[in-house]
Amino acid sequence: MQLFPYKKSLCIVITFGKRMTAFIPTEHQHQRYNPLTGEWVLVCPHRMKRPWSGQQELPQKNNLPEFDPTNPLCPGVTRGNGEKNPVYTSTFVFPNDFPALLEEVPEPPESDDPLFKIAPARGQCRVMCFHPKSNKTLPIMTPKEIQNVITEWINQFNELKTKYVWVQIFENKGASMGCSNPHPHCQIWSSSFFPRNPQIKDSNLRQYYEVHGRPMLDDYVEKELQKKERIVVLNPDWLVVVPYWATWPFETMLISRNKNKRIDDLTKTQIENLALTIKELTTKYDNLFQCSFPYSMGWHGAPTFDKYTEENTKHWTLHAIYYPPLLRSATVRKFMVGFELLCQGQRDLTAEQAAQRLREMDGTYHYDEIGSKI
Ligand code: H2U
Repeated sequence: MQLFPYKKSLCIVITFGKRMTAFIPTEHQHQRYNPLTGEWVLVCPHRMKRPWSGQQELPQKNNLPEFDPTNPLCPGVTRGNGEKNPVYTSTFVFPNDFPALLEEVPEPPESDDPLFKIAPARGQCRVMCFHPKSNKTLPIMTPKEIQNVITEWINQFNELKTKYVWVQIFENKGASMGCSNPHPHCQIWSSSFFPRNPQIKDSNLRQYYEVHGRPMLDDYVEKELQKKERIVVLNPDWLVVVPYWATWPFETMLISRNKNKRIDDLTKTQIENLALTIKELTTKYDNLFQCSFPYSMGWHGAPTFDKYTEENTKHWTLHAIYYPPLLRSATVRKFMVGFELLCQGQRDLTAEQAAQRLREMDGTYHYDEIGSKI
């Protein structure tokens, strides 16, 4: 029980004979609210002090050959379905030979039982190779090559948006994030249904807009620019921050500063600056633990149902989210198990500490290109 009112100058609160220091975010556990998901995350920075004798990952090294005649994603190689890839020289998109979603499938029978709900799901899955060479990754590709990737993302989005309510472009990088093939690539899944996470985000963004009259993430960008505590990369068109509410240790959000609603809105200059932003962020990521930094990333923008009405887009701001699993080093990852799985997300260092470490990393020279080794 507090006997005396909190005195800021002393930074000390006296409670029944106990002296309790004032709140220090890098020392004391607390919870932070994610307004996009409506979930709280537990922040426990003091947990970084604990010893680790658990699982060690194999550091992701980039010692692949440029071309592997047995890799079905390489130019000129025959894929799992017997089709031969063209000898592509830039990006290359093909329908996933093992798609999770198909366009033509029998619909399930309707059910009015609230405990056994079922719904139809249709869609298309595509694979997009970023580069003809297997030993390339985004941080070591040229800005022009990354621009080609972005332009192809836009082409794909433009085609699929006319048919599906949600087009999810995502990259799983590294075996520890479920990537099944080391050739640089991403996937594009488009669905007849609005998936859960973007649906929740859409609803929270809409509610914020109704109360404040502005898109939530436009306001968030303004506030992060003022606070300057979580910025990782900044240029006239894009801001990368470790979000205040980040759950994964080095999670980042790459947000449009131009009120873009979807990836198909981007101008030529915004694409050029996006390529530079992706290169800088992923170079910093690789330099952090001197490894090919694993992550799962993806783009979120306004959904594409009911065509492109103001009603469906006004509350949105285009952004990408990067979820990297590594915590302490190239070999020690964060596990979202136990409390995280059963109760709520928990992180071990503050968003500001993670942002500072990434900000201090070189974003221009890649460790592998200047000769340093793991
Ligand atoms: P991931 O690395 O994120 O798993 O993506 C690779 C995709 O490539 C995967 O979904 C597809 C897999 O189904 N693939 C083909 O479509 N054809 C092949 O011959 C090999 C892999």
